Amino acid sequence: MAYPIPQPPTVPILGNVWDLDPKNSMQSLVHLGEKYGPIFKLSLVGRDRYFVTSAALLDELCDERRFCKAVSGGLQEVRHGVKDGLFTAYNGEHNWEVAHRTLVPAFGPIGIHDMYDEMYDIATQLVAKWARVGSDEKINVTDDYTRLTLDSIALCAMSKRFNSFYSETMHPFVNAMVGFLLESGRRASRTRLESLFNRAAARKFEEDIATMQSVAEEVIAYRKSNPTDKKDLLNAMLYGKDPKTGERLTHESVVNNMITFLIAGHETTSGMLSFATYYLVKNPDIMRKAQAEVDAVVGKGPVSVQHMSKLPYLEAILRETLRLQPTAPAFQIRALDTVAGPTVLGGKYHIPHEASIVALLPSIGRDPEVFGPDCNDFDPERMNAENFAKLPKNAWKPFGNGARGCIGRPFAWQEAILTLALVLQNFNLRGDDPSYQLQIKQTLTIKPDNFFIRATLRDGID
Ligand code: MNH
Repeated sequence: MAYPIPQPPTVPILGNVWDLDPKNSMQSLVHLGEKYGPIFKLSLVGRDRYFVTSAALLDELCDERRFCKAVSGGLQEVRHGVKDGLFTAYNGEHNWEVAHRTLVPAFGPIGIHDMYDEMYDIATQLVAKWARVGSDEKINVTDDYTRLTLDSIALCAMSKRFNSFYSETMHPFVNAMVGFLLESGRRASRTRLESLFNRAAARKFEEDIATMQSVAEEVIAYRKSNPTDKKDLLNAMLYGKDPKTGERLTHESVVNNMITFLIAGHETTSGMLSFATYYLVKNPDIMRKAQAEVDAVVGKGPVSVQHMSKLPYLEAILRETLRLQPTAPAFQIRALDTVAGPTVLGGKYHIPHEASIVALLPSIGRDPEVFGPDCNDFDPERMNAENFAKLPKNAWKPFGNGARGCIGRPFAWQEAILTLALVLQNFNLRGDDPSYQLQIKQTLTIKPDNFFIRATLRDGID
């Protein structure tokens, strides 16, 4: 029997618009989930959207024989800039297939291994900055981790140094990218009529896209006239061949994917490091245990690529951080065209075949059925290797699902372990304001807001 899908009361024309805080819609959705979950629907800008908040329903949606990634809302607007690049491609687009098969090896363990030295170079810039600043000044953690992740992906993906640690202003590419993402988000919530009155915004949107593309074009031109046999992402994109068809990425596809990596590859990782740092300063016992692991495994010498697989407690901290604060907080799913509709979830919820269904990761990560009554507590032990292996199959999905899951996961993981290890080896950290309560800033991703720390060099290391 069809079971009605809960929906909060609507107002005429605007539907459920007032149910969402425009500054922090994710928080609003999590609260709605507590009241209406495990599945509910909202009517927004004339469209019904469906949200799931339980691990059991997400498990069904992860079945790639029934469902695939949906590209709609803000993500569809991002296509204006990067078209069928890996993140924004529609299910089954040819350029996605070619780029996916060609680039998977570059993002695999060997490819990432080869990028270690460049990542290390950038991570030491962060440590040097914090050491110079000393404990007299408060550090804006999220800003510095954003400098780190951006410089790191730019150096690894396109051999370009943004030098964010050496300038107060951001590189023009970064300003263009921020403007582009903000406007993509706004477009998704504007009505057609409102769009007509936003000519200036539309012009700036085109300019920002052109700026990003011209930086990418310059990088490609430079590499073509200065070839190297470095095994980096840029060479993989320019010269790699699809193992199935022998095709190469088209020039346009290289540009789209280069911009895609810059966008997808920095905010999520800097958010993860920022939240992890927040949980460490809030839980000094956990911080000491993490430092003890780094001291035992690395000691006082350089952090090397061989250490990356030997820091299981740091990994547990990162997994637990993403459970509570999945920095890409949602992904969208729809039924495959080849499956007959309507969609039935949980044996009773009937959803129109063409609907986009949003997996609300902060709610799913706190599903009490899976994580118990203390699901809101930060406890890395529940994510140690043994417990992690025992979790139900699709209960922890901060990197998305299946073929459309995150290609940059090993990249992000290596970068985060390396950075945390260096930071913990060199500093004692504390919050700047002991009464700080976590605030969240949401764009397409989530990050801590107004969070500052103080860093003191550890004894004996100078
Ligand atoms: Mn990443 C896809 C989360 C780091 C590049 N990433 C996804 C998806 C999630 C995700 C969730 C699936 C989105 C969807 O279904 O619509 N990504 C993360 C998180 C981190 C992260 C939480 C860090 C922490 N991602 C990175 C890094 C890069 C990257 C680093 C690049 C270097 N991610 C991608 C790309 C895709 C993706 C590219 C699209 C893959 C595809 O569809 O083929």
